[in-house]
Amino acid sequence: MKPLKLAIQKSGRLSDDSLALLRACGIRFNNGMGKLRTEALNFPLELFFLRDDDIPEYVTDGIADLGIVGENVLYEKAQPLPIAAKLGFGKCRLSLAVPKNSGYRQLSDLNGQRIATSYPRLLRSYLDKQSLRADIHEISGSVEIAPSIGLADAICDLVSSGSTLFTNGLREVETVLQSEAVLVQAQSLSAEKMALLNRLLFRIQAVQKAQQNKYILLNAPNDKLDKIVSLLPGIKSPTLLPLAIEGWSSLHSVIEENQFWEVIEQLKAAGAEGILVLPIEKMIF
Ligand code: PRT
Ligand code: ZN
Repeated sequence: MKPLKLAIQKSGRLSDDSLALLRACGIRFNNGMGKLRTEALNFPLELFFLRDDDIPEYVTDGIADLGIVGENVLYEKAQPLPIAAKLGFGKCRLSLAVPKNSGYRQLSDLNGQRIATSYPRLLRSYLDKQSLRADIHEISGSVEIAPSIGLADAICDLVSSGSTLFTNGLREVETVLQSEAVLVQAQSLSAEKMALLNRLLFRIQAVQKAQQNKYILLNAPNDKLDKIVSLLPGIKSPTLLPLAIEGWSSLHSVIEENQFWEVIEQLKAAGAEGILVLPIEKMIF
């Protein structure tokens, strides 16, 4: 069977999370450190380690079947590749920023200004949509210093925590694009490779679901159970087991990470005791 060829970033912000995702999917491989490619030991998958900027092209050219890359790179390269899955890591935004003492008040203030960026295509299409004319200076790195050395009036760069902008005396004013890492696939894959991709996607979804949920165990008096169960949507319905103490039960269910604290407070108020919350490794429906 021909393996699926997956291109991931060799070394950079997406590398560790890309490898961790594959490991969480149960795919083992010899550490690819220093190598350009490696084969998985227990899944028909071959990994290519590349610069992130090259990944969309490798997939378009069919050298790789799949790639993990930031949406920012994908859209800047304008390679029309289908997204097989959003991966939830590498989150950042492409933003416009101006010196913090600038008189900027609204987007139209950028008319006729010089904007430094490594994302000229994304910036151009954003400005065009707003019918703005600005002078785009493409630079490949250290965009954040452009205003202080007099190269530009504003910048358009990736931001995550905002600390780079802050330390360079810049103020974020508009978001051009929200981005995260995505799994892209080649336009046409053989039936055999599609079947492998579907197996991989099934595993990715199980990992993502597990990351979004927690397993919860709690004890409660039987007369409070109805109220407590109504607070826990769970998978289908929660598991109830009698405790050794008369009139009490242990309840097991699944709770979404993003509503976790709110629901815990409500459970306590409704009479739940001894609440345990555990991470889930995989979730399969
Ligand atoms: O060598 P190679 O070309 O493969 O790597 P690279 O240096 O081009 O990319 P890398 O590893 O820096 O980033 C890879 C991908 O990570 C990007 O394409 C984004 O999709 C994603 N990502 C997520 C980020 C950031 N967050 C990020 N904060 N990429 C870059 N940054 C930079 C940003 O450019 C700025 O310099 O971090 C700085 C801002 O960070 P904060 O936290 O100070 O706001
Ligand atoms: Zn790069």
